[in-house]
Amino acid sequence: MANLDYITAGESHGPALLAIVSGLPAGLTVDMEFVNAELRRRQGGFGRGGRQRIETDTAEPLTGLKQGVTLGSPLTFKIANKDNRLDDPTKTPPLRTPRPGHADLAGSIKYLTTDCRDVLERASARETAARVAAGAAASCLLAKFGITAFGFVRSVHQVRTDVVPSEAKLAEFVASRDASETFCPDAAATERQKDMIRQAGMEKSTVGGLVECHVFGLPPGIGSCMDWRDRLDARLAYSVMGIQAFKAVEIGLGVETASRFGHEVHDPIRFDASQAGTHNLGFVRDSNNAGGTEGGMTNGSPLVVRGTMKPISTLLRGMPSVNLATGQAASSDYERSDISAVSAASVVIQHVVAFEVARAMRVKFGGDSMGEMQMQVAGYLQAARGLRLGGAGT
Ligand code: EPS
Repeated sequence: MANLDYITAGESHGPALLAIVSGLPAGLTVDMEFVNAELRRRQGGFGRGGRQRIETDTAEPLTGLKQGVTLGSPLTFKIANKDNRLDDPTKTPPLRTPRPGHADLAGSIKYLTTDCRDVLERASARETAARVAAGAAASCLLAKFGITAFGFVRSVHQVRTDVVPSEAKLAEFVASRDASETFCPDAAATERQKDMIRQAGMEKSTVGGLVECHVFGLPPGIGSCMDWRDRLDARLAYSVMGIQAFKAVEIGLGVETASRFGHEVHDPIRFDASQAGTHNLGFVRDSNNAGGTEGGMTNGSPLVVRGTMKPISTLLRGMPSVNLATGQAASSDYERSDISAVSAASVVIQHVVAFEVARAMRVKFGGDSMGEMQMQVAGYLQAARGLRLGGAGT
């Protein structure tokens, strides 16, 4: 049995994007309605460009399923590109003047070309559609264990909401996020975020923001304090930084922990017997500055992961740059693009985080089939609850 993993393939204007997911247990129903609803959500959000009016992203499962249920073999999704024109030179003219902030310059030098298109086709954030499909399949696995990931927009430029999503009110938060054109579960902040995006458009510029993912229902002990490569916070940072245009990752209070005393940072522990039957085994924290991880492992509180997305680097106003073929100063090239893709990024962070959590669950519990994995999880929770009664452990 391979660890849960995935690769993506495909160019932005090629025939299709692919996601190949290996390591899912056999016997898992993959909810294709959910996968496709998440793909549609990724296409949305105020401030997106013309591409999303062309595409209707839909995942077609090619391998790994029998009548919608996993076989334990690699699962492949294909997402067709309607704007498929990479092989037509008249529709994909070369781009010679790199956009500051994009992969154009470093990639063109790396691949010894003066046509930035050879690089941007793969570097494009369109690839995140494949990551959402893979993460949505992993979310189907998490759902079997009562674990849910919720991604939303915390800020656009400097317009921020201070809402704190909770498991008890999750349905309300989902409804409020889904009613928001910026995917921010705060109606007043949404309007100000839209104004900020309109202002960036008038400036012929772009905006970034903060996106956040909270994961509810995780038992303590997922991840590792024994091997840095399996620390859950490390894996989360790795995969979130792997999203195009992300410049920083925080867990819980994140960078602010550096400017507070210890007693203002660490979350006091109490035991509530009435919650002993739940995922936290009764160990309750009334604050969550740790963001759900201590020592690289889940601690029973919701996981809180925040990513910083820089503004999109394709600017209508252009930026000072250099034509790679002539060496002359020139304004950076402009291609159809987005003013803000922060809303889409909130969908992407949700799915890369969900995938990492599912990966960590597979590392801890293994099993070739859902039945085997479910037995392992139930056995672990029973043993952990037994600890308190002196019934297990040392
Ligand atoms: C994207 C598709 C792209 C861009 C954007 C994300 O479409 P096109 O380049 O055809 O307009 O809108 O890509 C970038 C932000 C980027 O830097 O390349 C998508 O489907 O998410």
